[in-house]
Amino acid sequence: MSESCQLAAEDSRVVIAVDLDYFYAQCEEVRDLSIKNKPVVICVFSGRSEDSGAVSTANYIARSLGVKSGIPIRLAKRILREDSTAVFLPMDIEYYRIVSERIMEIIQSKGRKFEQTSIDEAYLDVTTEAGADYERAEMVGRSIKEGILTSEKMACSIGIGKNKLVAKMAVDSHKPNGFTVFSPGKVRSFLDPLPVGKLFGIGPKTEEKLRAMGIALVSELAKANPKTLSDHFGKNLGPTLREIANGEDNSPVVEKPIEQFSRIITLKKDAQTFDFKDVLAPLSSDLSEKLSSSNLNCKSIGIIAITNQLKIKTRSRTIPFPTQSGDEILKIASELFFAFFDEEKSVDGLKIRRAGIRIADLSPITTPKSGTLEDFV
Ligand code: DGT
Ligand code: CA
Ligand code: CA
Repeated sequence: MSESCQLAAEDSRVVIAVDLDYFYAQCEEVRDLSIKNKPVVICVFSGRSEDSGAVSTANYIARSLGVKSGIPIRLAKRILREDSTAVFLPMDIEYYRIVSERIMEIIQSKGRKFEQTSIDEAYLDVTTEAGADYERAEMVGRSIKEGILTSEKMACSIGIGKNKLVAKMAVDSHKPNGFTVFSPGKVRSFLDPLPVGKLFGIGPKTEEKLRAMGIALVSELAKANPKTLSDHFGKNLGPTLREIANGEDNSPVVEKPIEQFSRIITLKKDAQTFDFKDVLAPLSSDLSEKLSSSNLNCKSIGIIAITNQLKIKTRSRTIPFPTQSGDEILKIASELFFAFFDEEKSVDGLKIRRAGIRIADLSPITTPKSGTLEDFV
């Protein structure tokens, strides 16, 4: 294929990048609306002493005061010492995973080619749905944003571009609650004036090396002599740097099958046990419908119990034959909860606040060959 054909093919793709805003902290805000207007800091306590550990993330109120990912919890407490409303919460990754799964289902439902790249990030290649029409791609982007807001009360940022790299740069350029479209004609004017260090994939060391070569801006890197770049950075990285500066990226949106689905419910009040059928039947039938609409079976059924101390306990079982049946999911989840309460009954004061079911080990349903028994006799 000639180079011009390749470029034309590259420009004809449309990719949407979704990144959830201050994700862990926003999950906590959604769980407890009363903290929404306060600084919220999510902490990974190391356990060595009361406040040792690092900040995982913080909401934008806390960020505006100087708190950011990775700093020591003690430093964050010092920064916010004057603010008596500041909230410090332990990271509750299981809960964020469940919220993430539901949001990923929404994004995936908006297009055929979906790739999740982290707990709060995904790409959707909408070339088939939108062609190279950016207005149609924008409509898909808006419907993702609205879907996540309506169902999960959560804000996200969206970026749209001709490939994953450009979509990622678009989404990163406006946060939180951003919606940024870099149509092919806009890429250059956005990239050119940036310092090279702003490019996705260029770290401080590479930036320093480029600066030493007299390349400070993206516009300069985009036109840099390919041989000089290869001499300094090698045959792989050299050309890649130039491609990044030109907003070129051929990596496809790789469809990965979703690995698990979970449904979770908060009990009316914290309880030592609960009526399994009442609580678990709606979750089981919801999961069964999800399997059916995705044309999948599951082979692993598990339970999630979140205690009043916010500890997360799980159990799971692999079944001999893959299933889609809500009744079977309900039966096994009930057995697992029964065994769970039996095992944990000696734990003093144990109460359950939220109960859930997770199904995993998913496989596509292969339709049996058409034909009736008569065909074989
Ligand atoms: P954003 O996207 O800038 O609005 O804010 P986040 O918090 O969503 O940041 P992002 O997308 O880089 O990371 C997603 C989640 O990953 C974030 O909510 C918490 C976690 N995370 C990010 N950086 C760190 C870190 O340095 N340490 C730990 N433990 N977790 C992190
Ligand atoms: Ca994020
Ligand atoms: Ca992210």
